[in-house]
Amino acid sequence: MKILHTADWHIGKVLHKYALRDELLLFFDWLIELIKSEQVDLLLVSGDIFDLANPAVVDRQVYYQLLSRLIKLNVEVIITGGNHDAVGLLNAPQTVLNELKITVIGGAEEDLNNELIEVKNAQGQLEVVVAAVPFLRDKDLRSRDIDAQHANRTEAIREGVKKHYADIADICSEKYPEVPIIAMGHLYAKGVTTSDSERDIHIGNAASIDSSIFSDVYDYVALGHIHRPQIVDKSDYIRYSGSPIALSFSEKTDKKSLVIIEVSKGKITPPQIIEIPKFRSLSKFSGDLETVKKKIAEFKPDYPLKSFVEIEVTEQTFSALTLQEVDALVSKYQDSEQFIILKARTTFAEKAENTAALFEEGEHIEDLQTIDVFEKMMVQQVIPIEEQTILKEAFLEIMELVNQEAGE
Ligand SMILES: [Mn+2]
Repeated sequence: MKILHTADWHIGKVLHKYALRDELLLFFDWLIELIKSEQVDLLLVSGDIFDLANPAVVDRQVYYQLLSRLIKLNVEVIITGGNHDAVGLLNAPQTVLNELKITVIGGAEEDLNNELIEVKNAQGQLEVVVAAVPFLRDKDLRSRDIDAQHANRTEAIREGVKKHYADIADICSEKYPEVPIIAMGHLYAKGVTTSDSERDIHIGNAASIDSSIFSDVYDYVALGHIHRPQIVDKSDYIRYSGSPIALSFSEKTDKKSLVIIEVSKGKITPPQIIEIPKFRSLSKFSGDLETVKKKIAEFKPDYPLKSFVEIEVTEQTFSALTLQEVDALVSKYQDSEQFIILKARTTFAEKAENTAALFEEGEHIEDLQTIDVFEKMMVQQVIPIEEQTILKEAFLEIMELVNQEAGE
């Protein structure tokens, strides 16, 4: 039985007002062909199906159109919710999808047995059991027991996640002692390499999860949330598949991939990494105006989709003329066949004195993370450093509640 592990599709993702939809559609075409050619039996998607809790109609269509293509291939599908997904939205079509060999676990289940999916082969024999653990929200993790034992919230979250996986492992070793077990997860593991496009989970990522929580009962752990493909804690069998497309400029040189594993004679074979073709390039050019102009003029990308470019111009002294020239540069390539300048930022090394401005030259609020804006406000209001730490923690906690509410 062949199993394919992917995650973090982020359908509906927009980068500086440009939808990353076309590359995702090309990825889905490629995925369908791969499932056919590799004869994949089971597809696992470990969370962050959508980028937003309330995706646009067109993005919901993209999702359902893909599901209908998967149904025609007769591949079994298991989808779990991520921190970006709304539990209710994913779960709504559950009963219909179940009839079509698609299991969706949008949020943590009260009865852990409901997170266990038995996957049978064509002969009807049980080949593998999947512990389809979605992103665990604060409210799923906080039991009175755990809260009473841990004064520290970070510890309480860690313990909650650990308990969830340990309890499922216990059920598995009792119910399925001879069957390979795959665990899914959408979490922030300790020691991973992040990019700019993951949103914080659990108090600003302070509650990172140690991979030792994954009991030996789990033969493979299919993770989502981190967008760079990577193994966790040097284990070949605990992996982030990564996102199939670059979701931020920080991923511009990343090679995107997914993972294929096989269940053979009751064992999981070593994971095979399949590189995903790049459909669009993201590029960043920086330097003084002349350098950037030159780099842009020489830039000849060759991908199926128009490349996205970010430019960062740095000049010594402020000049309105520089700003005008940067604007002109952006408009010049507006209709280029090969690329479009998505974002241009201009900074001047010598700043005017006594600027109490909240933002730097060329810096825009929409490019900043919420926490960055909060930090800027604290600096501007001259809040003492020791108070800043406490305020920041409180703010992150509020943000997390807001994000989770949005994901309900
Ligand atoms: Mn994600």
